[in-house]
Amino acid sequence: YDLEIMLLAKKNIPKTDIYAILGEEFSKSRSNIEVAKELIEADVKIIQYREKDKSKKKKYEECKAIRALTKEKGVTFIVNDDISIALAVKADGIHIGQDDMPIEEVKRLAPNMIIGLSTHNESQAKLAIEKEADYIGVGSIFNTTTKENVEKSEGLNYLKWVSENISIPYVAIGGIKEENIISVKDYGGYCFAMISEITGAENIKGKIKSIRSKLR
Ligand code: TZP
Ligand code: MG
Repeated sequence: YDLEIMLLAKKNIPKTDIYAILGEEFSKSRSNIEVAKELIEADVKIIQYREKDKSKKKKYEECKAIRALTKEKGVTFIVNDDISIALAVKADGIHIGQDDMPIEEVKRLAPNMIIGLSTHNESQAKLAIEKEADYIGVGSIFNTTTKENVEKSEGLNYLKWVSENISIPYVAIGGIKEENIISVKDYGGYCFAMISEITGAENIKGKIKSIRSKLR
Protein backbone atom coordinates (compact mmCIF):
# COMPACT_ATOMS: atom_id res chain seq x y z
CA TYR A 1 0.00 0.00 0.00
CA ASP A 2 2.80 2.38 0.94
CA LEU A 3 4.59 1.39 -2.21
CA GLU A 4 1.50 2.22 -4.21
CA ILE A 5 1.35 5.66 -2.63
CA MET A 6 5.00 6.20 -3.41
CA LEU A 7 4.45 5.25 -7.00
CA LEU A 8 1.50 7.59 -7.25
CA ALA A 9 3.49 10.35 -5.61
CA LYS A 10 6.16 9.91 -8.24
CA LYS A 11 3.62 10.89 -10.82
CA ASN A 12 3.04 14.22 -9.23
CA ILE A 13 2.90 16.80 -11.92
CA PRO A 14 3.82 20.17 -10.50
CA LYS A 15 1.06 22.75 -10.60
CA THR A 16 2.86 25.40 -12.51
CA ASP A 17 2.40 28.14 -15.06
CA ILE A 18 5.21 27.60 -17.54
CA TYR A 19 6.10 24.35 -19.32
CA ALA A 20 9.31 25.11 -21.19
CA ILE A 21 10.34 23.03 -24.20
CA LEU A 22 13.94 22.84 -25.36
CA GLY A 23 14.87 22.73 -29.02
CA GLU A 24 18.29 23.89 -30.10
CA GLU A 25 17.24 25.10 -33.55
CA PHE A 26 15.18 27.77 -31.78
CA SER A 27 17.64 28.68 -29.06
CA LYS A 28 19.82 31.29 -30.77
CA SER A 29 23.00 29.18 -30.76
CA ARG A 30 22.82 28.47 -27.07
CA SER A 31 23.06 24.80 -26.18
CA ASN A 32 20.13 22.91 -24.70
CA ILE A 33 22.12 22.54 -21.51
CA GLU A 34 22.76 26.28 -21.24
CA VAL A 35 19.09 27.00 -21.83
CA ALA A 36 18.06 24.38 -19.27
CA LYS A 37 20.33 26.03 -16.69
CA GLU A 38 18.73 29.41 -17.32
CA LEU A 39 15.25 27.94 -17.09
CA ILE A 40 16.06 26.33 -13.77
CA GLU A 41 17.52 29.58 -12.44
CA ALA A 42 14.33 31.32 -13.53
CA ASP A 43 12.35 28.85 -11.43
CA VAL A 44 10.69 26.97 -14.27
CA LYS A 45 9.30 23.72 -12.85
CA ILE A 46 8.79 21.59 -15.96
CA ILE A 47 11.26 21.20 -18.80
CA GLN A 48 10.76 19.04 -21.86
CA TYR A 49 13.57 17.92 -24.15
CA ARG A 50 12.41 17.91 -27.77
CA GLU A 51 14.93 17.20 -30.53
CA LYS A 52 13.84 15.53 -33.72
CA ASP A 53 17.00 15.30 -35.81
CA LYS A 54 19.94 14.75 -33.46
CA SER A 55 21.63 11.40 -33.15
CA LYS A 56 20.49 9.07 -30.41
CA LYS A 57 23.89 9.39 -28.76
CA LYS A 58 23.73 13.18 -28.70
CA LYS A 59 20.18 13.15 -27.37
CA TYR A 60 21.13 10.66 -24.69
CA GLU A 61 24.14 12.72 -23.58
CA GLU A 62 22.15 15.95 -23.42
CA CYS A 63 19.27 14.32 -21.59
CA LYS A 64 21.67 12.74 -19.12
CA ALA A 65 23.14 16.15 -18.31
CA ILE A 66 19.77 17.88 -18.13
CA ARG A 67 18.42 15.10 -15.92
CA ALA A 68 21.27 15.73 -13.46
CA LEU A 69 20.60 19.49 -13.42
CA THR A 70 16.84 19.13 -13.03
CA LYS A 71 17.11 16.40 -10.41
CA GLU A 72 19.30 18.57 -8.25
CA LYS A 73 16.72 21.37 -8.24
CA GLY A 74 13.57 19.26 -8.12
CA VAL A 75 12.51 20.25 -11.62
CA THR A 76 10.31 17.81 -13.54
CA PHE A 77 12.04 16.53 -16.66
CA ILE A 78 10.06 15.15 -19.59
CA VAL A 79 11.51 13.62 -22.76
CA ASN A 80 9.62 13.99 -26.03
CA ASP A 81 8.97 10.85 -28.11
CA ASP A 82 11.92 8.66 -27.16
CA ILE A 83 10.98 6.16 -24.49
CA SER A 84 14.39 4.49 -24.48
CA ILE A 85 16.14 7.75 -23.63
CA ALA A 86 13.49 8.68 -21.06
CA LEU A 87 14.07 5.34 -19.33
CA ALA A 88 17.86 5.40 -19.64
CA VAL A 89 18.25 8.81 -18.00
CA LYS A 90 15.42 8.24 -15.51
CA ALA A 91 13.37 11.17 -16.69
CA ASP A 92 10.18 11.95 -14.77
CA GLY A 93 8.07 11.55 -17.84
CA ILE A 94 7.62 11.04 -21.53
CA HIS A 95 5.53 13.08 -23.92
CA ILE A 96 4.05 11.40 -26.97
CA GLY A 97 1.98 12.48 -29.93
CA GLN A 98 -0.89 10.85 -31.78
CA ASP A 99 1.49 9.16 -34.22
CA ASP A 100 4.00 7.88 -31.68
CA MET A 101 4.07 4.51 -29.94
CA PRO A 102 0.60 3.72 -28.54
CA ILE A 103 0.08 5.03 -25.03
CA GLU A 104 -0.79 1.58 -23.64
CA GLU A 105 2.62 0.35 -24.77
CA VAL A 106 4.39 3.39 -23.31
CA LYS A 107 2.59 2.82 -20.01
CA ARG A 108 3.63 -0.80 -20.00
CA LEU A 109 7.28 0.09 -20.62
CA ALA A 110 7.36 2.99 -18.18
CA PRO A 111 4.65 2.35 -15.57
CA ASN A 112 5.97 4.90 -13.10
CA MET A 113 6.53 7.74 -15.51
CA ILE A 114 4.34 10.73 -16.12
CA ILE A 115 2.85 10.21 -19.56
CA GLY A 116 1.71 13.20 -21.55
CA LEU A 117 -0.22 12.87 -24.79
CA SER A 118 -0.77 15.60 -27.39
CA THR A 119 -4.42 16.06 -28.37
CA HIS A 120 -6.02 18.27 -30.99
CA ASN A 121 -9.74 17.67 -30.59
CA GLU A 122 -12.44 16.43 -28.24
CA SER A 123 -12.37 12.79 -29.33
CA GLN A 124 -8.60 12.58 -28.84
CA ALA A 125 -8.99 14.11 -25.38
CA LYS A 126 -11.67 11.59 -24.40
CA LEU A 127 -9.52 8.73 -25.64
CA ALA A 128 -6.52 10.07 -23.72
CA ILE A 129 -8.57 9.92 -20.52
CA GLU A 130 -9.77 6.42 -21.31
CA LYS A 131 -6.18 5.31 -21.82
CA GLU A 132 -5.13 7.04 -18.63
CA ALA A 133 -2.74 9.67 -19.85
CA ASP A 134 -1.43 11.66 -16.87
CA TYR A 135 -1.85 14.95 -18.69
CA ILE A 136 -2.74 16.10 -22.18
CA GLY A 137 -1.28 18.71 -24.49
CA VAL A 138 -4.00 20.91 -25.98
CA GLY A 139 -3.35 22.61 -29.27
CA SER A 140 -2.24 23.99 -31.45
CA ILE A 141 -3.83 27.07 -29.88
CA PHE A 142 -2.50 29.47 -32.53
CA ASN A 143 -0.61 29.12 -35.79
CA THR A 144 3.05 28.38 -35.28
CA THR A 145 6.02 27.85 -37.53
CA THR A 146 7.92 25.93 -34.86
CA LYS A 147 6.37 22.60 -35.74
CA GLU A 148 5.92 21.36 -39.29
CA ASN A 149 2.57 19.86 -40.27
CA VAL A 150 0.83 21.04 -37.14
CA GLU A 151 -2.43 19.12 -36.73
CA LYS A 152 -5.55 21.21 -37.22
CA SER A 153 -7.30 22.24 -34.03
CA GLU A 154 -10.08 24.59 -33.05
CA GLY A 155 -7.46 26.19 -30.84
CA LEU A 156 -8.97 28.42 -28.20
CA ASN A 157 -12.42 26.83 -28.54
CA TYR A 158 -10.97 23.38 -28.06
CA LEU A 159 -9.09 24.66 -25.01
CA LYS A 160 -12.32 26.08 -23.59
CA TRP A 161 -14.01 22.71 -24.05
CA VAL A 162 -11.14 20.94 -22.30
CA SER A 163 -11.28 23.37 -19.39
CA GLU A 164 -14.97 22.59 -18.92
CA ASN A 165 -14.96 18.85 -19.56
CA ILE A 166 -11.60 17.32 -18.71
CA SER A 167 -10.48 16.63 -15.17
CA ILE A 168 -6.84 15.62 -15.68
CA PRO A 169 -4.06 18.22 -15.97
CA TYR A 170 -3.67 19.86 -19.37
CA VAL A 171 -1.13 22.10 -21.01
CA ALA A 172 -1.93 24.60 -23.76
CA ILE A 173 0.55 24.67 -26.65
CA GLY A 174 1.17 26.23 -30.02
CA GLY A 175 2.03 29.83 -30.86
CA ILE A 176 1.74 31.04 -27.28
CA LYS A 177 3.59 34.32 -26.68
CA GLU A 178 3.82 36.89 -23.95
CA GLU A 179 1.52 39.11 -26.00
CA ASN A 180 -1.30 36.54 -26.38
CA ILE A 181 -0.97 34.52 -23.19
CA ILE A 182 -3.78 36.34 -21.42
CA SER A 183 -6.23 35.34 -24.13
CA VAL A 184 -5.17 31.71 -23.60
CA LYS A 185 -5.76 32.15 -19.88
CA ASP A 186 -9.18 33.62 -20.61
CA TYR A 187 -10.10 30.44 -22.49
CA GLY A 188 -9.19 28.21 -19.56
CA GLY A 189 -5.42 27.85 -19.87
CA TYR A 190 -3.37 27.71 -16.67
CA CYS A 191 -0.18 25.95 -17.77
CA PHE A 192 1.42 27.22 -20.95
CA ALA A 193 3.88 25.25 -23.06
CA MET A 194 6.19 27.36 -25.17
CA ILE A 195 9.16 26.70 -27.40
CA SER A 196 10.15 29.74 -29.46
CA GLU A 197 8.89 32.41 -27.09
CA ILE A 198 11.09 31.21 -24.24
CA THR A 199 13.89 29.14 -25.73
CA GLY A 200 14.26 31.75 -28.47
CA ALA A 201 14.17 34.80 -26.18
CA GLU A 202 17.27 37.03 -26.12
CA ASN A 203 16.97 37.15 -22.36
CA ILE A 204 15.33 33.98 -21.11
CA LYS A 205 15.09 34.95 -17.45
CA GLY A 206 13.73 38.39 -18.33
CA LYS A 207 11.15 36.80 -20.63
CA ILE A 208 9.93 34.43 -17.92
CA LYS A 209 9.69 37.24 -15.39
CA SER A 210 7.75 39.36 -17.76
CA ILE A 211 5.35 36.53 -18.72
CA ARG A 212 4.75 35.82 -15.06
CA SER A 213 4.01 39.43 -14.28
CA LYS A 214 1.37 39.38 -17.05
CA LEU A 215 -0.21 36.23 -15.59
CA ARG A 216 -0.49 37.70 -12.11
N1 TZP B 1 2.89 20.87 -30.74
C1 TZP B 1 1.86 21.59 -31.13
S1 TZP B 1 2.32 23.16 -31.55
C2 TZP B 1 3.94 22.86 -31.17
C3 TZP B 1 4.07 21.56 -30.74
C4 TZP B 1 5.31 20.91 -30.34
C5 TZP B 1 5.02 23.88 -31.32
C6 TZP B 1 4.97 24.91 -30.26
O1 TZP B 1 6.04 25.82 -30.44
P1 TZP B 1 5.87 27.37 -30.22
O2 TZP B 1 7.18 27.96 -30.66
O3 TZP B 1 5.65 27.59 -28.74
O4 TZP B 1 4.71 27.83 -31.06
MG1 MG C 1 6.03 12.94 -31.01
